[in-house]
Amino acid sequence: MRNQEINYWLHSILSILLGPCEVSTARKSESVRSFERMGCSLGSPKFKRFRFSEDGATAVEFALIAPALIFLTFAIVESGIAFAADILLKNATYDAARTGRTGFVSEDSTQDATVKAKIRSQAGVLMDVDKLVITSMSYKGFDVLKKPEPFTDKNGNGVRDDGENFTDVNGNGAYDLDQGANGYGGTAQVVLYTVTYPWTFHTPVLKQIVGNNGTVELTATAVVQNEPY
Ligand SMILES: [Ca+2]
Ligand SMILES: [Ca+2]
Repeated sequence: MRNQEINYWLHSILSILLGPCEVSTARKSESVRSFERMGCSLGSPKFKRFRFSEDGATAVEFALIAPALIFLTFAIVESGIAFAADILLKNATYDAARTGRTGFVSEDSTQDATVKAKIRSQAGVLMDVDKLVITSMSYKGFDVLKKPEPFTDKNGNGVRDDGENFTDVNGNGAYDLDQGANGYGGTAQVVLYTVTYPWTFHTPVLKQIVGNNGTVELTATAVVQNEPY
């Protein structure tokens, strides 16, 4: 390509970038004249308005941050639902404990079924009731709540060793570090209700923060003393 043609090409490119130009009448090849006409066209005031317009800047910026905004919105909404589920589970457990302390039993049912049905009916609004784990342990008083069964510490090491006598408070034939007995206890006994639920987050960012594949254990407890029923 001759130097003259190279100059025309450069001139046309600069016309596109910097503004309008004129189509030279000088002798040159048809390809150069064609490109020069295009350059002048693109350098027209109409195209300049397009080149320097900022009308689409907001849309481009939004497209860049939209994914982060969407994830953040999902994370906030999902956290709110989990928080609501936690409160719901605590309220359900407390209501069930209040029912349990009266000894109330639904018609053609048992106390165990009555208490669990109470929890499931409330928690089921946000949770899969099949995943609820409901336990209750009874104690003779508040002072022995979750305390180990008493034993005779013959060697004085502070722990119960094999062969050392103990009082089988819960009557299961074994020594336990928690002397509570499964069930709902009897009159005036203290009962600890515990309900857990594996809550799973689905928003990717939250799953990473929470760990354990996005699953956390929601736990609700309630302690009541049975009425004389
Ligand atoms: Ca000992
Ligand atoms: Ca025992």
